[in-house]
Amino acid sequence: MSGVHEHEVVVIGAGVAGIYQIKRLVELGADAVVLEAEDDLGGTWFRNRYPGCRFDSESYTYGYSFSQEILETWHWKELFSSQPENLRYLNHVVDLFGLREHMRFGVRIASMAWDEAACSWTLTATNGEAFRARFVITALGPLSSPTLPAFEGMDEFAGESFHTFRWPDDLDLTGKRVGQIGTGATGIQIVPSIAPIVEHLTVFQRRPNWSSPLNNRSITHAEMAEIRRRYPEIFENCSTTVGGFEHVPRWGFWEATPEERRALWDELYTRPGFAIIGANYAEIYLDEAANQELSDYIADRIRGRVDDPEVAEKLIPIDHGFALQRLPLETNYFEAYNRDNVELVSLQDTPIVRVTADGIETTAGHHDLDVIVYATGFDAITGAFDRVDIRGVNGAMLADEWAGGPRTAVGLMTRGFPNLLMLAGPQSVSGSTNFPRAIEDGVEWVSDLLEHARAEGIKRIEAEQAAEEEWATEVARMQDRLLIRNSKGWFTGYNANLAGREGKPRYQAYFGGAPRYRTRVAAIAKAGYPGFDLR
Ligand code: NA7
Repeated sequence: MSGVHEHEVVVIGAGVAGIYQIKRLVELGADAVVLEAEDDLGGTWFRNRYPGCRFDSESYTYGYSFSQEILETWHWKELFSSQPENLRYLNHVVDLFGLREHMRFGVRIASMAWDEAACSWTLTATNGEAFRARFVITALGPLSSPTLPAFEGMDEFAGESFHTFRWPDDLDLTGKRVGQIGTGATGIQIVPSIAPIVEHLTVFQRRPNWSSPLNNRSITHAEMAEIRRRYPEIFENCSTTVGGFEHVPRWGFWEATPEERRALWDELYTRPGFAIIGANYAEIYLDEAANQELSDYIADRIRGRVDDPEVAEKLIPIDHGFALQRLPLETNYFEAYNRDNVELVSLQDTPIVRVTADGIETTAGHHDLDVIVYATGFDAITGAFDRVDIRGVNGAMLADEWAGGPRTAVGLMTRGFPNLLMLAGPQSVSGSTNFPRAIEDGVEWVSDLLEHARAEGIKRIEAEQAAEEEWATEVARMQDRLLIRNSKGWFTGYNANLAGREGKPRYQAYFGGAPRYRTRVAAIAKAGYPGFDLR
C-alpha cells in the first residue's frame, strides 16, 4: 500500500488518557503518534464548552500525578476548576513535554482492520489517510459519543439547536428564550449558569436526578502552596479509596443513631465535592433501607431550597435512590427554579409531542423558543468503539461482538482483536472513578506491557477466553452486589435514545473499586501476563 503512514504505535484520542500515553511512549523510544478527530487536544475538556462546565473532582486530585514539574508549575485557581482552565492545564502539560509534535489533529478514524499476516492494524481516517501500526491504543473517552433524542420536527426548528457537547463558541444567550432538554450532570451545571442572562428558560425534565452542592470556592496562593506540600499525601490517599478521591467512606450506618446520621449528613452536605457520597456510610450503596433514609434527607434539603412545593416535588427523584446513578453536583441549581424566568416542565406529566419551527409542543401546549439545548447525554463507554468499524481476526466486527454488552480481559483487551489496547475501555475502573487517577494506572500497565513486548520480541498479544470469562464474573459480581445494579444511568449502559438500551442493565463499568482493580492488573503483569497470549 502506498501513502500509508507507518508507526509502531497509534494512539487514538488526545484527551487526558492519550496525552499521558504519548508521554510514556516517547519515553520508551517508541515510534508513536496520537490521532485526534477534533481540531486540537483536550478531549472532553476541548469539546464540552457549555456554560458552567467544570470538574466535580477536586482539581488537585484530578490533575496528573506523574510529574513533579507539573505539580510545581501549575496553580489550580478553584477547588473545582472550570473547562477553559482545564483545557489550559492540558495544553500546559503538553507544552511542558513537547508532546504536540507527536499529535495529529482533525484525523477521525473511521475504520481499522487487523492484518494477521503482517501482525498489524491498518487504520483509515474519514479524510482518506491510512495508517499502519503494530499496536493501537484507544483513548477514545467514555463520554465522547453524544446522543440526541428523536422527536418529530427536530430538523424544522428555525432557531439554534445543538447537543451540549457541541455548544457553539459564539452563542450569546442574553435575552433569549431557551429550552433545555435533559437534567443530568451537564444540564444541572447549565441551568444556574444561564438562568441569570436568558429572558426565559424552560427546563424539560423527564426523570429528575438527585444532586447535591458542589461547594466550590477559589484556591489562594497560600492554599496552593499547602496543596503542593501535601501532593504525595493527596495521591497516596486517593490510591486507597474505591473512587480515587480523598473522601474516605465509613461503615456503621445502623450502629449510629438517626440523630448521629443526620449530624453527619448536615456536615457532608456543606463539604466540597463528592464528600456526600464518598465520605458517607458505605451501607447506602448496599442496603435499601439505609439508602432510603439518606434519600429522604436529601429530598428534605431540596424542599428547603425550592420555594414552590409543587416544583420541589417534581425535582425529587422517586424511581431511584440517592447516589445510585452518577451524582451530578450543583451550584444554586435548585434556587434557579425560584426565579421568575425559569420554568420546569415535567415530561412525565406532559410529554413532548413534537419540535416545531419556533419551539416545543408538549401535550399541555406550545413553548416558544429561540434556542434548544439538548443536554441528553452520551452513548457511554462503548459508544466511541461502536462508531468505528473495527475488524479483528477473521474480519469479526467489534460492534457486533459487543452488541449484547462488552466482554474484556480486565477492561484492557478483548479477544479476537489482538494488539488493541484500551485505555478507559469498558469494564475498566476508569468510568467509575476519578478518571485521571485510574488512567495513570492504565497507561502504566499498557506501557509496561509494550516495554515487555519490545524486550522479548513479542509481536502479537491477545486476550484469552478464560481471562474474559473470569473478568465477566468479577464485573457482574461487583455490580450486582450494589444497589446501582437496578439504576437507569450511563454507568449501567442505560440510554433512552438507543434501541434496546432502556431496559436491562449492561456490565460496562467495573465497580470493584480502584485499589482492587489495581492489585488485580498489577498481579497479572508481575506473573508474566497470564490470560494473555503473547507471541
Ligand atoms: P446524562 O447524565 O446521561 O443525562 C442525560 C439527561 O438527558 C437525562 O436527564 C435524561 O433523562 C435526559 N434525556 C435523554 N434523552 C431524553 C429524551 N429523549 N427526552 C427527554 N429527556 C432526555 O448525560 P449528561 O451529559 O448530563 O452527563 C454525562 C456525564 O458527563 C456525567 O455523568 C459526567 O460524568 C460528565 P432520563 O434520565 O433518560 O429520563
